[in-house]
Amino acid sequence: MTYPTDLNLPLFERARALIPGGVNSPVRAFRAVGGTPRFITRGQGAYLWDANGERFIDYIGSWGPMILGHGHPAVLEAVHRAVDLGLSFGAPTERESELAEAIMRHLPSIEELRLVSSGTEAGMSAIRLARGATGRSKIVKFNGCYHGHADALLVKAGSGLATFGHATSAGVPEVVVQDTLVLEYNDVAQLEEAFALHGKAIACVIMEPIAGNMNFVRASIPFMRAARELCTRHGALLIIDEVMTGFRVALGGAQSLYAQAIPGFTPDLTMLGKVVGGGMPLAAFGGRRDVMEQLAPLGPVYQAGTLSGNPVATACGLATLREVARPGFHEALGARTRALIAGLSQAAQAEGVAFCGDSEGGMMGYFLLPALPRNYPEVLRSDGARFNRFFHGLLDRGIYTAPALYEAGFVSSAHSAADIEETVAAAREVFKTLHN
Ligand code: KE4
Repeated sequence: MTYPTDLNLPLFERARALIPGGVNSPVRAFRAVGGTPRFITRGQGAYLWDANGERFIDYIGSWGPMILGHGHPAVLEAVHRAVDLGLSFGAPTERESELAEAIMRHLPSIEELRLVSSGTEAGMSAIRLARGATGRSKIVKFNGCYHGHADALLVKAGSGLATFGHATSAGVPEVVVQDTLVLEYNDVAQLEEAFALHGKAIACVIMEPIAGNMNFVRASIPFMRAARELCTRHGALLIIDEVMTGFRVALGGAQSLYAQAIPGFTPDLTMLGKVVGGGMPLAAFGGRRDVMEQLAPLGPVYQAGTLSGNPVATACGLATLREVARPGFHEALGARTRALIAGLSQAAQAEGVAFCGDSEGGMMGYFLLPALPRNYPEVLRSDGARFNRFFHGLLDRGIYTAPALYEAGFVSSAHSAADIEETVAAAREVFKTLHN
């Protein structure tokens, strides 16, 4: 719906005079899809309201954290209680251990962990730890995967396998990324060749187990198995970035799903974020005790943070994990998310629009393509203009989805069957406008 006096416009104008692009994180600016970002005034359950008072069914969920929907009573009560006791102490609190125990209860690969304030911090710290623990400098990441904006990870593929990456951002000196090798996701042969060429110099392989930064691309079982086996054989560490998938796709994260298919599969380090903080600034990285104990103050790898383990954020994360750990939570959430993808697929088919989607737990993705992409170049085959028309068609009908082709979507436990039906009905109307 468009309003004659769209109150988002003056808010955006004001913000753009104060904050680069008017936003505190680039994807929020709608640059990829065009139009004016909605300035959100409040969230409740599966819904957001913007400055015009318009209600949206929210499939971004703050880019993943809001798995319970907005304003879950148990979470708000825990946060209010914590706030009344103090906002930050810069000293250890019992609740940090409680949260660590709750995380380890569900991710047994984590023997020790450290809490930080963002997924970027988790990734930056995990890379430094891997390099410090192995005494090696080279790292392997994959085209299309995003692990936060630490310099060493803002890298695109080099011209050839043997050449190392080039920075994707200004301000990142080439010397910083010369040790970062960027390979194609799901390409086992490339990974094997990289280790054959550089095996003894590789500190770690870092990957998203389900790449939500390519919208939704799963690591194949052979690819994940090869990553694990090659790291083990060459003494490199396997870092699984579960910032998006942790507690979102399954209670044990994506790693628990791969462990079902690959006997004994376990990462050396795991990154967590988003859901683990329940919407507050909290993330974590953890894994093998012998590796984690290389961290200061025990070992030579420095890592720190004023607000790490913040008492309000840990209260929010703990209350969130308590709810997602309830029996049947992920089964019900997965069924609801699958119903959404199935409904969208049926609607697209009925209107003769190429569409495919996939989901795991409360994480989903879809493409205006005939078949699911297996890597970034295949994702790039998407027609961005048609995607943008689909995005705006949904937004005009009160459906709030990711304003970028390469972003995953999220369903919360607050989304009802009626919300899914309303979303599918809106999508069908938009598909009618997308005829090739
Ligand atoms: P943060 O620093 O944004 O907390 O986390 C970085 C990060 C690390 N790893 C994965 C797999 C991630 O998806 C992210 C952050 N995700 C983006 C959306 N794709 C956050 C949204 C934004 O950048 O505003």
